[in-house]
Amino acid sequence: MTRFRHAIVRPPADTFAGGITTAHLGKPSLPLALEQHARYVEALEQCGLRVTTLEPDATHPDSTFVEDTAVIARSHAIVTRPGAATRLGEAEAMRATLAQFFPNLDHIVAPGTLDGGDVCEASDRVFIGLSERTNRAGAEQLASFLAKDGIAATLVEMSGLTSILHLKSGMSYLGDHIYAVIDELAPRLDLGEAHIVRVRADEAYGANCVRVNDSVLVASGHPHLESQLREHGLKPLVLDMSEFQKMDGGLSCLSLRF
Ligand code: CIR
Repeated sequence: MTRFRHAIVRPPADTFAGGITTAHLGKPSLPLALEQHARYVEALEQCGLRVTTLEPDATHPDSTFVEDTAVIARSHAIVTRPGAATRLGEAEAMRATLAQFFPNLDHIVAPGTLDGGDVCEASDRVFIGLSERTNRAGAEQLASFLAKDGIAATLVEMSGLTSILHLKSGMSYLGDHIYAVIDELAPRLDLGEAHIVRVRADEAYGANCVRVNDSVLVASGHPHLESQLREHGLKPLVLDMSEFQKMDGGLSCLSLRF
């Protein structure tokens, strides 16, 4: 599994509660979201990452979910074209930061749309979800950029899946051929010989966990999943994500890692 050295994050802005959400979990508290975000950054640092923290961007209420703005492959980064109109400017805003790290940037262009949350990177392949945010044109553009790096892409049709926004809301690659997957998504994936951690329906939000070097970041409140991860020899690092869950966001969405 790639060892990460850097992460880019953006704390939530004071417009955070005005972002897009389908969750009926109430309005998020900005002070608590900022506190949870600070703990998240500490966790990344504890995992050995150097974290670049961008200024909050109040013109884009969902801008804390930086993962949706780019896909980072082995040698280059691809700036996305987010599928929600209110989020289009976020990718543009991320471009200058990425250019500091990646001299060669690629871009998803119209009519393609793609959210980074729909891209699940495994060791030598990626899964790209065709969702309400990511269309086939966007997925095919990304697949051809990744092919330049020798990375094969598998498109996953997500129509009819009601419980998740992005592909990675329902699956995570945890290294060593281990995947965490919700039951609703599992039949749509061909994971061959992989080890599958089936995430129980009552812990579905936990499926968006993130392997960061020697740890796996997991949202709190998923004790069964934590035990399953330990049984696979993984080390869960548990974080409270309640305020981001209220805005349909998960652990992976809060950072770009490379
Ligand atoms: C949105 O609907 O776009 C945001 N409120 C949540 C984005 C979460 N991002 C992700 O899962 N990668």
